[in-house]
Amino acid sequence: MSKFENLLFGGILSKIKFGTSGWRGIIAEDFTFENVRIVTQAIADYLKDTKESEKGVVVGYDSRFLGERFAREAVSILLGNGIKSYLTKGPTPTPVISLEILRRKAGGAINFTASHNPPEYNGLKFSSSWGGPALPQATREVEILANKMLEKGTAYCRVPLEEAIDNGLCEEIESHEFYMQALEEKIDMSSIRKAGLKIAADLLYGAGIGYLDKAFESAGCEIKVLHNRYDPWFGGKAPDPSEKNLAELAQVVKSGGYNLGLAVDGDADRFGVIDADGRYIEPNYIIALLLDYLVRVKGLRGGAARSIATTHLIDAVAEKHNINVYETPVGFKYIGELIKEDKIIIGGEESAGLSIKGHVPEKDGILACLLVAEMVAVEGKTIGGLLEDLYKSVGRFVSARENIEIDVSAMGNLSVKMKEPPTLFAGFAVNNMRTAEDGGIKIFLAGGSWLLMRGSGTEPLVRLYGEARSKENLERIMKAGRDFITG
Ligand code: G16
Repeated sequence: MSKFENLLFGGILSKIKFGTSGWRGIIAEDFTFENVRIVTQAIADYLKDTKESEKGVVVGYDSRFLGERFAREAVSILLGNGIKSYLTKGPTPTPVISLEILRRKAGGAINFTASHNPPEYNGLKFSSSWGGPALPQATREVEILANKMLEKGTAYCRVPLEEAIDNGLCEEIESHEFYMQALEEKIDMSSIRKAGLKIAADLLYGAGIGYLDKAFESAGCEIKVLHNRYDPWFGGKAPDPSEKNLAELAQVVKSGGYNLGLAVDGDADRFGVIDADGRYIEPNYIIALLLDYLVRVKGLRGGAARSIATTHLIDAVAEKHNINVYETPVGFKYIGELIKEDKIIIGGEESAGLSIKGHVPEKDGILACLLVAEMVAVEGKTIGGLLEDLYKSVGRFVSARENIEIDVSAMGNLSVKMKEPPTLFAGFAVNNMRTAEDGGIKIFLAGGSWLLMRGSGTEPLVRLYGEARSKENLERIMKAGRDFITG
């Protein structure tokens, strides 16, 4: 990089970069109005090139700081390019925006959200006309166009929003009812109703407000709702439905005698589940249980998909039912494609995203929570009970994931370190080692254990994932992985 480029990209302006899911940045640092205008113009140019612009674009936002203002700015740029916008009324979940693309036969969507990231972030998710997250080929094009504009000076077109609304080129849309109907076609609401489940829900101050809670109310459940007001500060935490962030929900479930605690993240595409005894259940287990339920009880047929970082318990369940498993890189866009092509019953990621056959090709935390409630209602068992049953038929799997806060560029050194494949790792024989599409390294060990190390594409950290057939072995593997990354 020349001195000039350093100044331009590393100093005053930072380069636009699309990661695992969209472009994310710190508000006012790199996520600025000017950069939003540039990226929207780049998307408009890309859509014009691909002839999708004539179909219009859905524009939405979640409850993050300035979300609505950023969305309105994007609409102004789209109109400046003669592109019609469908602007959501109020904070709207990512899966709802996906459904709106399909309903309106739009050319794509621009969705202002940084999902589960901490409050100082905002982001822009770009989705394609098929409803799923844009594939790398598309986001690379947008990146190139946007960075060229950053380098050469901006050249976007912009028309004030009021003018857009007057011209009928911006339609404000109400999505709630249509989405709820779509859910009712997929979920057995009457079984949930009959079981009389008591649900506690944590909406984490995000876009799931008015969706997750209303769905359970209309299913006739007794529901206690936490954090059901929009707060761009998310109570001071990242709106991530992780074990740590759901400690309050777990306490409420345990002390209040609830059947389930359920949660969604800031843009309601991720889910979190607490069992009746207050135990947090890792998304890995939920995806495997739902696969088993959808095949065994609902009689769905087709394959299953998981990312490279997700539990192989899914493979064991698939083998039991004699169905295919597709392994994808990290990123729901790849699973979304399989849903679109109707190849799978369910696809999921350990990061708490899933969708099912016939539903949107985007992860849906609300759907996931309702499916879990349906499974508990129909089976008449706790999640813990269902897991023990599953282990009896396919064996026990224990998995873990850790975030290690070191510079992602250290991953480069990791790959160098791993050039010589070790014969032993954590004291286990190494059966195989693979480099993933995103540069991560997956090591397969004797006895069915594995570990994966990779740089996150949404946060400045390294992720370590591991799986074994016993807790002791898992601990050994995770310690060796941690030591390897930080050593
Ligand atoms: C995004 C993607 C997911 C991915 C997750 C973690 O989720 O949509 O497909 O699994 O990030 O990615 P990484 O490990 O690279 O940070 P979300 O909910 O943030 O949009």
